[in-house]
Amino acid sequence: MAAIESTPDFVNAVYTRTRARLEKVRARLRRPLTLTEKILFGHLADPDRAQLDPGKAYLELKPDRVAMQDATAQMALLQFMLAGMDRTAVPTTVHCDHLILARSGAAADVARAVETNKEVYAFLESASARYGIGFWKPGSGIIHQVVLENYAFPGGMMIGTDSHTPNAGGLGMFASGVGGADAVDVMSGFPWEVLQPKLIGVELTGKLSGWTAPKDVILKLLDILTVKGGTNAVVEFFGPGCVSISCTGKGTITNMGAEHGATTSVFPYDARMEIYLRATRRGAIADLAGANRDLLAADPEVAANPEKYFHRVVRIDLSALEPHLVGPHTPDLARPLSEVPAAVKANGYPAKISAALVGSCTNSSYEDITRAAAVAREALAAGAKARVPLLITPGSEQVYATIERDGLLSVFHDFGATVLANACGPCIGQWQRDDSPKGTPNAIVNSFNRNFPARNDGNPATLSFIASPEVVVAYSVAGTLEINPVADEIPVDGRTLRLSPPPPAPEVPEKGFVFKADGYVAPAEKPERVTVNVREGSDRLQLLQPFPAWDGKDYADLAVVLKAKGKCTTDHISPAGIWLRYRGHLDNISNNMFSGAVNAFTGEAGKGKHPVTGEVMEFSKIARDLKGRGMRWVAIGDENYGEGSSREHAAMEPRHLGGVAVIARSFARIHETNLKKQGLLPLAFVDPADYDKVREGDRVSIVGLAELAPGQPVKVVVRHADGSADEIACRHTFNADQIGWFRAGSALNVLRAKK
Ligand code: MIC
Ligand code: SF4
Repeated sequence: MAAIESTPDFVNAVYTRTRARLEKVRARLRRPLTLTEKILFGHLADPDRAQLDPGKAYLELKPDRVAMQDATAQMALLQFMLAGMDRTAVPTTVHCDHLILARSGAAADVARAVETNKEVYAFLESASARYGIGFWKPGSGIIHQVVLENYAFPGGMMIGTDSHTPNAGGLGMFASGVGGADAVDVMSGFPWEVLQPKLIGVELTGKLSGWTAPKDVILKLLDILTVKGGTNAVVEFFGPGCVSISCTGKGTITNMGAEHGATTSVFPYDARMEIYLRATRRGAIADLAGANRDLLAADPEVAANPEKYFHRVVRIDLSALEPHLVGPHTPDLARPLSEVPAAVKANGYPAKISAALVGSCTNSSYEDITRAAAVAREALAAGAKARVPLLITPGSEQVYATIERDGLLSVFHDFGATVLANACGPCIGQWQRDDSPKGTPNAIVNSFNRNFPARNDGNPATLSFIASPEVVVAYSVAGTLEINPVADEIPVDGRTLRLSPPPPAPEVPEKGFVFKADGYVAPAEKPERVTVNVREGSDRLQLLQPFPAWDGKDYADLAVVLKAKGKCTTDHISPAGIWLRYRGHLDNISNNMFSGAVNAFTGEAGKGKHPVTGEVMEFSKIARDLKGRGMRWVAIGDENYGEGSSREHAAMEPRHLGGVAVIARSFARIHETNLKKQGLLPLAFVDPADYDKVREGDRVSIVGLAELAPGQPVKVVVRHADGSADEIACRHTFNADQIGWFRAGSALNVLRAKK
């Protein structure tokens, strides 16, 4: 059985295969290649014949690894079980990080989680043992930090059932977030299929200094690209500024590339990555990477003439970059800190900060925590403490043990902060917040990556603002958004304090990391002896049944369950927080369907008018009732429908409750694929203005489905209550294979038939 670790032999074999495949592709293309192309084409299943056409062709790729976190792994493994495979075809790991509720601090919270999630952890652990998967127990760390510390390597390719998988781009890996069904394909030995991305080149010049952090690079980029600007593109960094950013700092930047929707983001291999590899006991991989540098950076012609090789080029001068704060409610509403006080006044945001939070997979490295602690230390020396509750989540056991040894935990303690478990915690709504009742408007600042309404504390009235860890700590001293905490005087007990910028932190600890991997469990030696338990009648886990195949008929007179207005992210479609409990139980989790979606007809979230009875009720109840009546239905979406997470529950729930199509102005990449994989039709209005033609009570027919063909529009007829009708043209992105998924009822059904 292959090792779970990215051993030097494994990495060497990847480089050898990459080289051989690239030779074939170079012979076909006869032009210089970007780094993205090298990794992509170096992982093609069939480099001789693959059709190459950015934005149009679907590539069949052979990723080197798969990673899954506990909230998505449940559904992925349930599908893998349905696929009937014996073991995973590539090294795969499962990480327990999403299900730990933050309440009183690390030890107590983990102990409680182990108790409350016993059944789910036992399922994940036994399925991992059974199918040859490495298992990381609760408390061992956040998936992306653990992957960066242990498994990521330059020039490799991985997919992960979490949208922030691109974090590994900080170590030069092509790492992409996918739904569980994509992971099942790769774990079953089939290629990963993805639309060939367009290329966005981001040239970094200058050098970060003062309060400006890697976080500000990505916040600035979000400002430029917006939340949909990276869709179906890869962001490739280049230029002399790259090497001024540490490996984990690069991870922050590629991680949050999920927020502009990119397939992934990558940095070329450099000295900072080497430092990190060596510090994490992977000197042999650094040697290999050093010997294969040509595979790990773009050809020199690219930097000399970027406009010729990238579809779009963005330039950021790190020396001129200011620290930023983004939000509320969307990660692309960016402002330099200096402009925040005026924006707070102009928009009537609550100025008082109610909580400050440092951590999440984006910003929980040793360097991040050290910079944050430096600000706390300075404030302490001046007699100040955090004025608001400050919560810190270290990214992994390794980071935790190291900051403990280096005395940083005690700094936070003296400063008045609470250190939480090495887990997602409040970033995904696992935050038992007793200080701010639902509905109370309040502002929080954090170093996370997403700030959609209700995400952190379940309260849609909470305004969440995002900044770097050091800026978040500075805000915790100020306690208000009305001053610029890194430039203005902060009043402290009748005196004032001006914080100085934290010194550049060592990216790896001077005394080396404290290695701890107590939380790792290797797969069973005798997997055939392991039984995977799913208890009959469990409310948390439910074995899946294959979805029925398409009946070959057009969809006629479909009810409209939802017409969503504005942002409809996966957090609006299937929120996390308390619902994380049901991630392994399709029927139960379906009760949250569309609960955050804003009804375009009323402006109210989560509820609509039943298309038959006229009763106003929760969307999920409407759908369930229609299903009971044997009626099928559609949902209508706005721009970038399904933005955010990789959670395929957001696609499986509508499918389970009788939905057949989502018609939107545009889709986010992962969600669009998830819909297709689960047998639904994601259709986009050819003319986005047609969105307005759908009225309350309409019936929708989707016509000519037997002729569904790549690149051909689909006819949709919208029949209004007054008897009139509109004919609307819609686009789809199915290729020939994917049409097979639709016909079979799901991609999984196709895979089951192939087996
Ligand atoms: C998130 O940040 O939204 C999550 C929770 O990590 C999700 C995965 C999930 O919903 O389980 C993601 O980003 O894919
Ligand atoms: Fe966890 Fe938050 Fe990262 Fe998602 S974004 S993986 S919830 S820490």
